[in-house]
Amino acid sequence: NFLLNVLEHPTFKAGNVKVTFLEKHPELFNVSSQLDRGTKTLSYLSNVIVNGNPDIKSYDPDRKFRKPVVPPFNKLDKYPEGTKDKLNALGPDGFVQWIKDQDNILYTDTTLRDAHQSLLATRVRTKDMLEVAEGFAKNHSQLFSLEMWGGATFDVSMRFLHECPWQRLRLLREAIPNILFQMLFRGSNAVGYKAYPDNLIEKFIIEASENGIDVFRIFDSLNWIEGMKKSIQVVREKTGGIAEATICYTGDVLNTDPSNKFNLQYYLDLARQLEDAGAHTLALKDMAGLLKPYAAEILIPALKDATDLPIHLHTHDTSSMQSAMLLKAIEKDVDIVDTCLSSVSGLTSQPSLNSMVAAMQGQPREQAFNLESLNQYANYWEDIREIYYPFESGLKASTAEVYNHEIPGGQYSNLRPQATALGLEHKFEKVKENYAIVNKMFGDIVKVTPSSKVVGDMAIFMTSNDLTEKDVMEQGGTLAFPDSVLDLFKGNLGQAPGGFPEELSRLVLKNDSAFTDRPNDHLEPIDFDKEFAAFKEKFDDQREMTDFLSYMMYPKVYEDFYQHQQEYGNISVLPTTAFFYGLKQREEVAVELGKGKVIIIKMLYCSPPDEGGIRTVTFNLNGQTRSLTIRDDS
Ligand code: 3PY
Ligand code: ZN
Repeated sequence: NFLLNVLEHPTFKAGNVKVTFLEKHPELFNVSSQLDRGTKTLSYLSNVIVNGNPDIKSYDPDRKFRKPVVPPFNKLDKYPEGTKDKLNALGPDGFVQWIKDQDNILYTDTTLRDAHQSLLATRVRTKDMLEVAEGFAKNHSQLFSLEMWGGATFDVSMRFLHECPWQRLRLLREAIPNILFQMLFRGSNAVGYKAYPDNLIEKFIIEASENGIDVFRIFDSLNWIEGMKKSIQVVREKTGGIAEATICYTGDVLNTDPSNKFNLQYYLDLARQLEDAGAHTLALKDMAGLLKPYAAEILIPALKDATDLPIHLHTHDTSSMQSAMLLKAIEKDVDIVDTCLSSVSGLTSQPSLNSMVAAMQGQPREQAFNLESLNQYANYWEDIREIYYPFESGLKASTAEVYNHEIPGGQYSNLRPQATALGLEHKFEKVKENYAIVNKMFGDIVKVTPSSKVVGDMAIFMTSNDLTEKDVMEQGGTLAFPDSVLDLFKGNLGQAPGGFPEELSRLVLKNDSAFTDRPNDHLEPIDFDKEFAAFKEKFDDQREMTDFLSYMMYPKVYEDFYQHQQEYGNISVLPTTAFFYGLKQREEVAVELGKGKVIIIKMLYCSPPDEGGIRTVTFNLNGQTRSLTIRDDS
């Protein structure tokens, strides 16, 4: 194996072998890299069989899963022309005009990103997406876009799924060449939770574009325009993509109380500023599902009057009112709406694409789809969803409480586990109540990642310490507030409309002071040449710029992900049942390690632990018996 590693090494293959070659590549001596890929896969599986996947807190070992059926399609069929081809042909400005010229409603499908972020804590794996990618693209090329990247998918794919997010993007792009790919981009926070240097933001956007992203939905977690300008400008000037600038919707635009700062004027001013900043399209991002049907009826036409931008509407169906809202918006000429396949729709996710398509049949703005086929894809995802059941949020029915607590759909499925992990499960009602209280204490702010996380952290902090608002205001000078709260008040997430309340600011910051300019302006630019070289030195010289960007966003997560890959290989190719639950006795799986390299693994036996707590797991790998010993940590 060592010899093979050397022979297959790109530098060796390229004939550039000098005397120092072996000195420079100590990884070739690394015992783990000498294990063949099949053994690494067995090693992963035996760990899961003996000790479980650490991401699965509890599960029923007798639970049976149906085999998901991939809807049929013809491999030899050409991909029908879709929006990606249109963008390529027309360029961004021509494409924006094309959107405006459409009478029919356009749909984005969020199944591959927000839907599972909001229902299954972002756990859906690339493999399950790839199974249906080509067929879906061939059957449903009239979609406006597929939202499939950004938001939490970047972090979670590495941290919990041990997958490379860039690889997901590249593989899906290959399988879906005809429909626009859309990502959610947190402006100056990129795909992370803090501000990054401007040149890192720029590099990230350029690489994302080169690897397959077309539509960049750029938002700021406080609706602060300064946090979005740089990203809008980079998309416009350095890529051929669409800069979709975003208004995050909060509160209730119908509330006529003079104290309501999120009133119609506020939204219209913001829309005009985003248009001036260079937006191609405008997203109205209703991340908690607060936009009521009769509010949409007013806000959508007002936004269309205020700017010349196509409007792309995003919502979450926590209240179960949001397909009614979308219909109102469609009647008022919204251009594009976000929906997802029915089996992953509803509640904290988006409204159902299938049902919306059915409801629009025969109506003036109908966008015709093959509904039978859409339903088959929904059935596929229904069966896939079952496999991810430990990550379900537990919300069984809609709630009108959302108008009070305003928790974003994407956060809801995380907040309960976060509370549970701190022993606050029985106090979840209180956490939600405190979430609303904290929002008011912070001056009524937009709540979306990362500002929503700060509000959540503070709500949990108050709940776990039994603090009321009055307690915080009285004892604040001696309280150690969560770091994220300090960051917010310090100005690290940008500025809130109307500023943060002074008294609480003083208590949080103590003797420190806040700044009011862009947090990114305080950060040293990255020296890419130097730091990329150091990165390759630290890991290995086959690392690419996209790996470096992952590392810059999440250094620790990337490092763990890298180590995991060294130890277990690329486990994104494992079937999801095996990935989460291991293999049962006599269970057999086919694993495609690389193009055409398929191994067949059958689990034969797992021994009881010996006195030292060691178990032996025996497999049949491509007809040969292989045994691995694993310490039982239970
Ligand atoms: C994210 O940034 O992850 C979101 O989904 C915000 O809605
Ligand atoms: Zn969303």
